[in-house]
Amino acid sequence: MIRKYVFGEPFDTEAVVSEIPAETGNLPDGYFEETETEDGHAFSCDLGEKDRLYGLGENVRGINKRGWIYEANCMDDPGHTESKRSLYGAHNFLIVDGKQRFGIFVDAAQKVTFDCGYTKRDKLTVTVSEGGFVLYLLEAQSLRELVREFRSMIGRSYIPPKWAFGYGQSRWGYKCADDIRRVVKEHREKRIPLDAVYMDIDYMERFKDFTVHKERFPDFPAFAEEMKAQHIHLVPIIDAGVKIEEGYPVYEEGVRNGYFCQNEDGTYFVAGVWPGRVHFPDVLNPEARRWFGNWYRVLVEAGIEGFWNDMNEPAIFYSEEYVKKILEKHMPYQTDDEDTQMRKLFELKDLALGLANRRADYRLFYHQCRGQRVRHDRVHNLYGYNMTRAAGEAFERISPDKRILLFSRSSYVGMHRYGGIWMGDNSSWWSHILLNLQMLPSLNMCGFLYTGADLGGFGDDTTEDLMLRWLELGIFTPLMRNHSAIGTREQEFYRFENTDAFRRVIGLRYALLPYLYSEFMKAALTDDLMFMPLAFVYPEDAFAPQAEDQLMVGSGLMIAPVYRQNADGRYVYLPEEMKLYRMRGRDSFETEVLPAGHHYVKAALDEVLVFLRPDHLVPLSDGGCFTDEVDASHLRLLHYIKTSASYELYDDDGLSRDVALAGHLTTITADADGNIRTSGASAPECELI
Ligand code: MIG
Repeated sequence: MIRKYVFGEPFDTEAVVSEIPAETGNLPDGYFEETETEDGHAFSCDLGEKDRLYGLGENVRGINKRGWIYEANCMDDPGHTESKRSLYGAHNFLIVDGKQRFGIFVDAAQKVTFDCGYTKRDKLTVTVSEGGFVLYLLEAQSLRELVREFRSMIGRSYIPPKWAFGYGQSRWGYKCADDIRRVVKEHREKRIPLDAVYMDIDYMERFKDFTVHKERFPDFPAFAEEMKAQHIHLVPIIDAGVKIEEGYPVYEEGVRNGYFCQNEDGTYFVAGVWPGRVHFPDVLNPEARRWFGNWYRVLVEAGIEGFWNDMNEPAIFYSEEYVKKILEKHMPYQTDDEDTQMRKLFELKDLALGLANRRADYRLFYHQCRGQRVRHDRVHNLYGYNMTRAAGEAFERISPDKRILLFSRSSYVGMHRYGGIWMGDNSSWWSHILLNLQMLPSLNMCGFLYTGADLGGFGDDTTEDLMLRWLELGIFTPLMRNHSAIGTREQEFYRFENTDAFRRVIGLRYALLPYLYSEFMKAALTDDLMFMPLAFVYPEDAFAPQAEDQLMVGSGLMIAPVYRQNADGRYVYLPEEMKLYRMRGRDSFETEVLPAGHHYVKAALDEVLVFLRPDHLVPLSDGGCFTDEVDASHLRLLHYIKTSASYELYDDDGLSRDVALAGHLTTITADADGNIRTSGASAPECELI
């Protein structure tokens, strides 16, 4: 059951696609107490001692969000520490699970605070800052149903091309065609699978969107062709800010047509980002959004099939207006008095440190939307969403038959229909493997299925063991990309001593591709989760909610990656008897049946722990060096059969936009005597292993 309550005059975020009539009365009794506070409209409810809170998408800390205060306030902040209240996205869906079970979606474009038992342990308080909003209240029979209910009202999740489930190598620092050629050559020579190489900002001409540096990529379409011949897809980055430069057509068209965000006086707002002085395309204005989206065509026509959208919180290194103001006021050398100079110098130092991503800067510029002028801070959380929507909508026109890979850094619920997200600038820390794991189900709840973290860590220097352990989680995430920051230790797999271990573990991903693609597609097409907390699958199990470092992946698997340095294994909780496949690769593993309960399970550095539920099958292909090579017509089945087990395999051409379960499912059944039967869309040759 879904109920909708409208407060004030909300800005329509277009997050919700289904028609839900608004209730006329107040919030039902027994849910929330409403108050007006200095920070905005607040509503709170009591939490029982054991109530758990789930959701909120991309955020720090555990799967159960209780005990901390979170903010929906998209920020470019590379410090993903526990102390943070928000990261790049705003995903305002939260579930209360306990004496009562219900979900809320706070559909608000502005800042929202979720005090999840932080101020008072037994109170959940949601505060929406100035402006209208819509509150949806959801109820369902189970946690999983609750998610399905929410997902059905926000529309189907984005589906990328199948090749985007392959491995992608990225690094901020690849500068030219030869850098990329070298990366590809090393992977191919060492037989490390690879499907994509990402192009970070240096491919552009002076960081200008939709340009390619002429000396670094002398014949770009030919280069894209050359890569495609090797089954490599190039994925360039696009930044939000458009460089101010006479003669640059994106800039000139935008200025001519009024497509950039404006200051109060109607002049265009100027921010400083990578290209220097930029304007922000007003992607909330449908006409400007269409125009900006059309620019992606330039690269699509050059042979590009995937993009990542960055800096779209939008990130601001400084706003010109503010810099001018502080320089005028605090310039130390405009006075001869030494004490004053000194004081001004210190003031300037502090001001300089606070230049980037200032809240006050977000109050300086305006959007033009549906005949209204809206100040940015009131719709701040919608910017990255709409930049990515610009691209996603354009791709439906530019590439009507073929899916295009698209993911974004900043997002809001609703954007999940147009693209995925990556988890932003994490660090090469062991704790960030766990953070990666914990964000997966929370993001799935909010509609984001195509996601993954920078494997190995973006900031700081990685180590070989961290890289390998992280990959052991990464092989299960739809987006599987190794990315790192300029200046940090290089972390392509071939840089490490034990290349063989990397080859085997990543080989396992390619073997698992039929399973992972099936589970992804079924989740997308039925509004389900691909990654589930144990508590969602074993609601009666009292310990399951405690197991926050394990996940169910699709119908049959549980994963429990090692995320501590020098560990030779880890404690694993089994809510039921399961069969452990301890895998060193596609062909090298041993199995063991473990009873329900707690176990210390050994896992050497190159071993992946895969747990199978009773009466389940998981198909493995023979793998490949790129996704096109993966053949789903011969499948080896991981199995744990007590009476009989079956699996629903989904497959399609991996490219067409026209997707449906009908006509694409194959049922594979195996009984305890080892008889296997298949029926449906395909007839794969299957064997139990
Ligand atoms: O200010 O393009 O999150 O993945 O490598 C940093 C350079 C800008 C931030 C992205 C990161 C990317 C980097 N970008």
